Amino acid sequence: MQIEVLTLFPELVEQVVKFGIPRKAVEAGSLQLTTRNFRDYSEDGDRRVDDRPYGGGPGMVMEAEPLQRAVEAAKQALGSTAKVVGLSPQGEPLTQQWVQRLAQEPALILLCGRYEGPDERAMGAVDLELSLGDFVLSGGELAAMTLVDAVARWLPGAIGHEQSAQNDSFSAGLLDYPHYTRPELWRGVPVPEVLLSGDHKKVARWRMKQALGATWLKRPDLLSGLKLDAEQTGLLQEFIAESQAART
Ligand code: 9D3
Repeated sequence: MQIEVLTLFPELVEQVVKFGIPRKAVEAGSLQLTTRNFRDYSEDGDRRVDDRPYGGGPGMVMEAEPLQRAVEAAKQALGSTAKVVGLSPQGEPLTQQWVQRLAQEPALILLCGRYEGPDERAMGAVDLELSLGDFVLSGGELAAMTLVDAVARWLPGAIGHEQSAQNDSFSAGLLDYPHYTRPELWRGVPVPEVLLSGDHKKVARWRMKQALGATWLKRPDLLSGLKLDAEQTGLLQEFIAESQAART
């Protein structure tokens, strides 16, 4: 998959493929990341791309023309069918469902805003707006890097431990179960016995129960969106009963 990020800070965005899974995806040839600087499409000599807002008020607005020209150049490079995704506080919340949908696209153009955001008239070039959530960033770059990282995990050759992506989907919609490694006894705290039993079915059941329990405790909103099967319902009932027994 080809991703081109349009930004005022290309060097910041390029860091995302220097480490970890996104780097592996690039090395495997399944991800190509390029950047394009809006300033290269400025209309005046001093590379300015912002101006004061009509109607007054604080801050600056990104001019429509450099933005539109940068998108057009990106489409020349990636093909006219490339999906244009704007990162903005007005976007739909980014979810794993969006990540997996976007990972299937052959080409993405990611638009990063700075200042107060783009001139509204340039928004016609955008197919989809995504947000990381209801908090204020100083620009779209960290959101674009987040999206590149999340998408890279789903590209062929990216994940060292191949089970990880499968594991992610196995537990889709649930929080993770707790993890343990050596030593068996750490500062007087033992590893749960079941994990030493070698009984893979028992381990899987315990992990599912812990994942359901953690989700029930910390993110009940996630549980209400899921359809648990009969075994999961039983495991969660056990977890709840045990946590209530432990409180008395
Ligand atoms: C403080 C300025 N705000 C006035 C009410 C508006 C505003 C403009 C530009 C707020 C943030 C930004 C820059 N943010 C992004 O480009 C951004 C973002 C975010 O701020 N939060 C969550 N997800 C994203 S994706 C892009």
